[in-house]
Formats: sequence, C-alpha cells, structure tokens
Amino acid sequence: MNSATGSDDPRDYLVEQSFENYTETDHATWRTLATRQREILKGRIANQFLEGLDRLGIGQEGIPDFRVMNRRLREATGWEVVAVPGLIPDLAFFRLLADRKFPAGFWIRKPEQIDYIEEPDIFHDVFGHVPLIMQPVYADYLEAYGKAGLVAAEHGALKRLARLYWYTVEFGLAQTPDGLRIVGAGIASSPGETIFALESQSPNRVRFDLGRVMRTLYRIDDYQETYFVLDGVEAWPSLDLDRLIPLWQHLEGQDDIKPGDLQPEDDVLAQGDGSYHAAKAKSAA
Ligand code: HBI
Ligand code: FE
Repeated sequence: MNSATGSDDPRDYLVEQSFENYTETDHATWRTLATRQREILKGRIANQFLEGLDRLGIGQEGIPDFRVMNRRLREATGWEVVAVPGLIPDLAFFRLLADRKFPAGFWIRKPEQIDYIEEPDIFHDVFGHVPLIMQPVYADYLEAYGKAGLVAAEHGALKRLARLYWYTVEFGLAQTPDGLRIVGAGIASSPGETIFALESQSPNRVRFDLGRVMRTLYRIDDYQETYFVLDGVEAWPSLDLDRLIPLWQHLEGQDDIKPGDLQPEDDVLAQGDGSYHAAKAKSAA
C-alpha cells in the first residue's frame, strides 16, 4: 500500500460522511456492487462475514449511513467506522485501529470505474472490511494490529506490519469444516479475485506462518501470486509484543521472499502453476 505522508494525528483526517450528499447514482453504484458480490460470495466467503453483513444491515438498499451502522457495531464489539478522504499515513491509521476506530473512505467510485479503482472507496472499506469487525476475535485482532503497528514504527518494522495486513486482513483465506473460505476484504470486495483466489490453478496457497508472511513481498497492481491460509476463521495470529520484537530481530538477517516463490519449509496446500501472471508478463513484453 502506498500510504499518504503527512501528520500522524488521526484527527487531521477525520471528516463527516455527509450521508445526505450521496446522489441516486452513488446509491445505485453501491447496489450494483453489493448485489453482485453477495451472489458471488455464497459458498466462498466465511459464514461469519455474511452474518456480519446481515447484522449490520448492510444490504442492497444503498450506501450505509455510518450513524446507523455504528450503533450496531458499537453494540457488538465496541468498534466504530469513521470517515476519511482516502489513504492516511501509517501511524495515523495504526492509532485509529488501536482505538477501535476503522477509517473508511466516504466517496464511492464512478459508474465507469465499477471494476477497478486505485484507492479504496466506501464499497471496499465498508462492505469488504466491516462485516468481520462484528466478530469479537477479529475485532481484537485488528486492535492488536494497530497497537503492534505503533511499536513497529519504533523498531523499523513497518514493512513487516504492512505485509501482515496485506496477507491477512486484505487477502487472507481460511480453512473451515466446509472447505477453503475467503476472509480478506480485498478479495471479498472484488468479483474477479473472489473466483481467482479460491478456484484458479495459478496462485500458491500456503499455510499461514507469521514470520514467513512478514518476509513476503506483495503486489498491489494485480491478483496475488500466493495466498496464505489461516487454520480457521477465528485463527488470527497472536500479536503479543513479547513475540513480535524478537521475531523482527530474527527476520533482519533474512532475505525478502518474492510474491510467487515457495520456500522449503512452506506447508503448501496447493502449488500454483503461475499461469495467470506468466500470461500477463508475456502479453506485456
Ligand atoms: N489508510 N484509509 C486507510 N486505509 C488503509 O487500509 C490504510 C491506510 N493507511 C496505511 C495502511 N492502510 C497500511 O499501509 C498499513 O496497514 C501499514
Ligand atoms: Fe482494505
């Protein structure tokens, strides 16, 4: 993620959602996206995510009003969503999470950008991220992530935290009794990646390991070459600082791992054939 640079004080970025200012076109864009995603996510997303959507009342009616949604969220886990204009600097982001506040872009993509946007909008941030924050274990993980981020900044370990977020919160998969399921918001808000992450022969699917993930580079421009798989929808890694600080020290001597590379110690659930990215590289050459 290319985060913004600027003040580390989250208050400098908070804005009103200004719910009244959305146009009928904006609500229609939300409905199109939400209807399509709900359909495609059936049997592919963790049940807890669908439950979260229902309990939040995030549906096909249109863009959710944060004032209404936050009442349900506060009641469930003590979290709330706050509106921001876009990406904010890492430290401001961590401070909000540590305080159980999730920053969400308030704007929605234009109809002509329906399938691809560069910066996260309200559909990605709210539809993709907020349903799981209704789950106490996930809510605790995100708070711990924010707190760990503040410490990482003092240990030169910000890139470790960014990779962890990427491969869990954004692009995580989880093993469940019903099979492999999506838990990452970046996947859950993208129809193409919903199918690709679970069904394509191309990417690797590797059992989650905290140190391994913190060494792994990621791509922000396309589908992932490797997905990491948690042992369950509630099996978010523990982020105790007593464990993280020695881990970061240990990782300092180790090379980064390229997005598509496998390691001898990996627990490989499915080795990808890399065909998707190979074809793209060829057509670009
Ligand atoms: N800002 N609004 C917003 N949303 C994010 O997901 C976000 C951010 N700033 C920084 C950031 N993510 C990541 O780079 C951190 O997890 C490291
Ligand atoms: Fe996101």
